[in-house]
Amino acid sequence: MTRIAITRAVSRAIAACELTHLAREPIDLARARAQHARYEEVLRALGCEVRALPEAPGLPDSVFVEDAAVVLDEIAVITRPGAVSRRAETVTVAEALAPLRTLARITAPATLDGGDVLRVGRTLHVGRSGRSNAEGIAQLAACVAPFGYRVAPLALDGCLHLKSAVTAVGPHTLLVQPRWLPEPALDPALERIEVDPDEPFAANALMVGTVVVVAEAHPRTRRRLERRGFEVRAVDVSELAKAEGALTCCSLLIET
Ligand code: CIR
Repeated sequence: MTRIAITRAVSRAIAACELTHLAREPIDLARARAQHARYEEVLRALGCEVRALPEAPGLPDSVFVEDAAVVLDEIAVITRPGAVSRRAETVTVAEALAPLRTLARITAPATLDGGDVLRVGRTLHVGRSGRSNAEGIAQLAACVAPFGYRVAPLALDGCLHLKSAVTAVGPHTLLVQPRWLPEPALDPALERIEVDPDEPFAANALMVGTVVVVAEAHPRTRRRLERRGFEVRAVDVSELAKAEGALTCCSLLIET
């Protein structure tokens, strides 16, 4: 099995990124790029073949490739991002995915961001957020139904994407920020690890095989994961966090 990670260089325009829940702060481009390069190095060290798309100078949020597609074993669904400024990002992500998967597409008036889609087994949990609408969720469900995936929508409040509130850190384990997850949400049979209350943005962790990649800014949540037996790597993504991005947002992982 080869694990390919599609990434994209940080845009020189990142200072003009979309922001929903954060106040705008200056972003140090050189530092953001160095952190992103380190993120890619960690992916390589974990066995990924990193395919980095060239910088898109006119697309401020284009480093966050996760939002442009939902990649499953059988198909890749190219999204129609909820933010108008992000729609053009999908063109080059689709080109990169075309040799690897059959493509399907979300079309207007539907909107869907990949950050709202959390796969757990054959279930896709999808956040109805400011970015993903009911039509987007319905189109996704139609694309994946032939492959036996169930789509389970849930309304979100207080955070940008579903994966700001919850990510999978193992086949049966979720890392959750309970403040942003409606109760009851997701499968109660799944084991849950809550983020440390002092680290509200820590629920977005990236699972690469059996290793969990977390942000350096969240050492307490890291310790919670380690105490539960997870192998964890930490990466500094503080500049990307100012653009409201985290760990899963910066890659699309594809097994071939
Ligand atoms: C946005 O608001 O779209 C970007 N500034 C951040 C996107 C982060 N993506 C993600 O969490 N999947």
